[in-house]
Amino acid sequence: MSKYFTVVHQSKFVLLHSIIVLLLLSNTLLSRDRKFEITSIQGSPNSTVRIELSLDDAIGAAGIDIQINYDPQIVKLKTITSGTLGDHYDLDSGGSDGQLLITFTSDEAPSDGGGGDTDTLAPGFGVGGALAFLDFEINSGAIEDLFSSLIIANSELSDEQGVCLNESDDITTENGEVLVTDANFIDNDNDILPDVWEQSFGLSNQQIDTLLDPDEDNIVNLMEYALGLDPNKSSINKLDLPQIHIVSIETEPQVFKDFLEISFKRLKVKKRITYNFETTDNGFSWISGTFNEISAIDNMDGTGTETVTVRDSSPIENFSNRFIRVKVTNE
Ligand SMILES: [Ca+2]
Ligand SMILES: [Ca+2]
Ligand SMILES: [Ca+2]
Repeated sequence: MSKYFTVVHQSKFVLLHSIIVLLLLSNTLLSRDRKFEITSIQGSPNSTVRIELSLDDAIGAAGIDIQINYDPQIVKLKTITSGTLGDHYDLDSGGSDGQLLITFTSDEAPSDGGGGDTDTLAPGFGVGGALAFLDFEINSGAIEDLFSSLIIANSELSDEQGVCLNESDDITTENGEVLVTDANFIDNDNDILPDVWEQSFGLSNQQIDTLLDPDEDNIVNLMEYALGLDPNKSSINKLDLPQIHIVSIETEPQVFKDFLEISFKRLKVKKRITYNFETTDNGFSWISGTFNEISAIDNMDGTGTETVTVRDSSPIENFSNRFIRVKVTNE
């Protein structure tokens, strides 16, 4: 009796297991993970910036409704252009200031090659891509460092029969923003080096270059930028590098003492970087030093730099050895 019971129990277990597998399988077939994304960008007042709205998986979606909220105090929507994915749909838009409604509709939803209308998709399209490009003008009165979030407040997808896909699919969103920045300090790859500086030297404003050293002079790009150097021209001769000299100063009547001075090129207008000075008397234990700025002379050479001379606050005679250096720190 006991043995018989055990057999029944096992077969029930097998049956239950099969049902679970079947449920999981059907769930996988019906549900898709989809992500809407808005890019972020920086721009200066009065300029126009372009952001991209994308969907990474549009398979089976014949209708897409999106609501994007933005701050009309900061930006004004100018135009909406279809992207590669958006070209597959008819685009319609409306809404009011600060609230944009975009609708994409198509008779036939993109398919992933199951005999559907894949020919209308561009080569290399995959299953998703750019739905639209939104051109925003940054208002003339927008204040630096303020930003407008670009929030996907609502997104709805429907299939060819008009059935809403939001409940069956896992839909996520990544919002963007437009950050207001002085034109000279727009830094879209956020590597401290401004776009204008990177572009003028053929560096990328899409990837981090801060610590690269293309001219192999052991001076990384951040330092090249801070010292007004050319990142593609080796400073190995050291003529354009900070110079150290000794000056004799009358510290009290008829008493002259020697002081170290350091002269270097510094950006006249700086943002997100600071210049500090360090000293050591043994060549390796550097500490913050106290220096007096003696002069700052505009180089007037189009590099936006001034040549600065600072003087050590303690005379050389106080130390057995004295070394000073300029330290550039990014914030
Ligand atoms: Ca940059
Ligand atoms: Ca860069
Ligand atoms: Ca270098």
